[in-house]
Amino acid sequence: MRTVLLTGFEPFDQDPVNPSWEAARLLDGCMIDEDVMIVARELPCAFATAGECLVRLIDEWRPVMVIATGLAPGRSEISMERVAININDARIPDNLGEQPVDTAVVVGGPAAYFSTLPIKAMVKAVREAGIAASVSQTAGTFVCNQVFYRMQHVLAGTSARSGFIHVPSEALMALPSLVEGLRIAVCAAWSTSVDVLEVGGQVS
Ligand code: PCA
Repeated sequence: MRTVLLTGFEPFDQDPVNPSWEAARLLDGCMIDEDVMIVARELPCAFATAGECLVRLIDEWRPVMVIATGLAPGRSEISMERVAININDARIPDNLGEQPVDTAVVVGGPAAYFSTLPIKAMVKAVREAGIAASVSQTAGTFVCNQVFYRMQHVLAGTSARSGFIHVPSEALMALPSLVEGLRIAVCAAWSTSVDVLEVGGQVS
């Protein structure tokens, strides 16, 4: 059995729940192909531990694909992140009270990594199911971007594709739609080897 590792985050910044984990955990064990199963796990929302936890999970499961998800409060669409940048700049403290400002995720690492997922095909598939989705040009500079960058860094040069999806709050997207949207995004990522050419950009 091959696995797709799907992660969500624990709650942060006084929110009682984090829909990224609420949705991901409902997809744990879901088959997306004959011998490909989703393994869902929760990550801590802390700079010191989130990346380590993800790297351990990758070592443990040797997944064929990794998709990390997190909450982007205020966004109303499921957003496929295009790029992870090598900077931590936390507007708020993380769950361990740490608030790094202008530090590197990986000292000496490249400025950025692109997602290796077919983000346009994923957006298209989710939209075709009537669920709001878009490409996002920034995953921010908090714990989600840090995990996204670490993941791209450890998987660079391997055959495992990986990327990050930000999800809306439950006030802006009901959980069943989010779960279905994520499931479709994972399936599209798995079944698409060459991304489609569709406009996903923004003017500033
Ligand atoms: N969202 C935060 C961190 C954890 C989460 O779910 C972020 O976007 O960085």
